Amino acid sequence: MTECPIPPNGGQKTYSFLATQYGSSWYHSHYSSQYANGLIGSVLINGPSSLPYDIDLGVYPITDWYYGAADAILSRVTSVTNPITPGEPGSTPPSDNVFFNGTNINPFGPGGNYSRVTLTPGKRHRLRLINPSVDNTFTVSIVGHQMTVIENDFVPVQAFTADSLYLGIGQRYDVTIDANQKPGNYWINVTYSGTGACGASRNPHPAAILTYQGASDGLPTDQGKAPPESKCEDLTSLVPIVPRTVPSGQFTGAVNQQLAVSIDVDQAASRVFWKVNGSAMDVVWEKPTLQFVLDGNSSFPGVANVVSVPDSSQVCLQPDATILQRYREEDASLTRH
Ligand SMILES: [Cu+2]
Repeated sequence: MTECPIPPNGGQKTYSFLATQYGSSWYHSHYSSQYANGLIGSVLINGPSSLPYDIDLGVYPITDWYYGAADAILSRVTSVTNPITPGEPGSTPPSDNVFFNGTNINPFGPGGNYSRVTLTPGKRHRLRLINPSVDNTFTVSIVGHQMTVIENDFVPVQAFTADSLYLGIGQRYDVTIDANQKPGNYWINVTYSGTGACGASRNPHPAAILTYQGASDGLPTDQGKAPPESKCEDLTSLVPIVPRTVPSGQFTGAVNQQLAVSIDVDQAASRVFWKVNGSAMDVVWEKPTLQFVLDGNSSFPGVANVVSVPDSSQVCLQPDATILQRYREEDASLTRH
């Protein structure tokens, strides 16, 4: 959001970055609501795991999907006179469908296919759940199977088993699944909070199929039972395998500086503004923030929301060879797949 958009018709940009964390993630277009049109992708960075497993099934994005174009839907969401729900400016539509790894059946007629995740009997599999939705947060559960969480948002955690997991937008849970049940087909269910506060779908039963190698290609028969109400709440009980603390003794600058952040609902404009230092970030595409830096200009427009951090208040961990070596030793103490 601080640099020029990538132009259409063959424009490109290569991002180079040092992979200092590992696990599962995703990337998306940040041009207005464009990512809702599907301009997203998954990221997988290999590293040690807190639990051994046999097979990595890879990334598994589960996302809301809308049949209208994103900009057309957004113009309704931000419309005072023609909102999605009559009389409720700012209201959002339920998703038309939920895609599992990019696919699903059409819940309203013929067409489409269920996503199938294939297990090898007797083996332990790693599946990397990602919620890259625009507006839906939901609970994932698998009929007849527990999930063992081993990583959350790039942080390997002490393994724990769960019957269901609630995923906020952007969130990732890496889980292992043991293929220890009767070979066959099992529903992977997505369900929504009954509060209605964290999204909804017009697909009454968003689901994919967990299938055992060699099983029939029919549909599962057991619908399973609804998981507990999520109340749209994250887990707070996760414990990282390798705690990493910023060495606060290295700061020489003041550590008591305040940064004002707020969420303002502007009823008249039918919009929500996330404000930092009293202003919502509003980058001018023709002259984004990095252009000011390139021009050697150190004063920025207020809406660029630049927060300057003096050198004396910065701690740079990555290039420090001793810290990198410590990470390597800690990582080596984790189990390698
Ligand atoms: Cu983003």
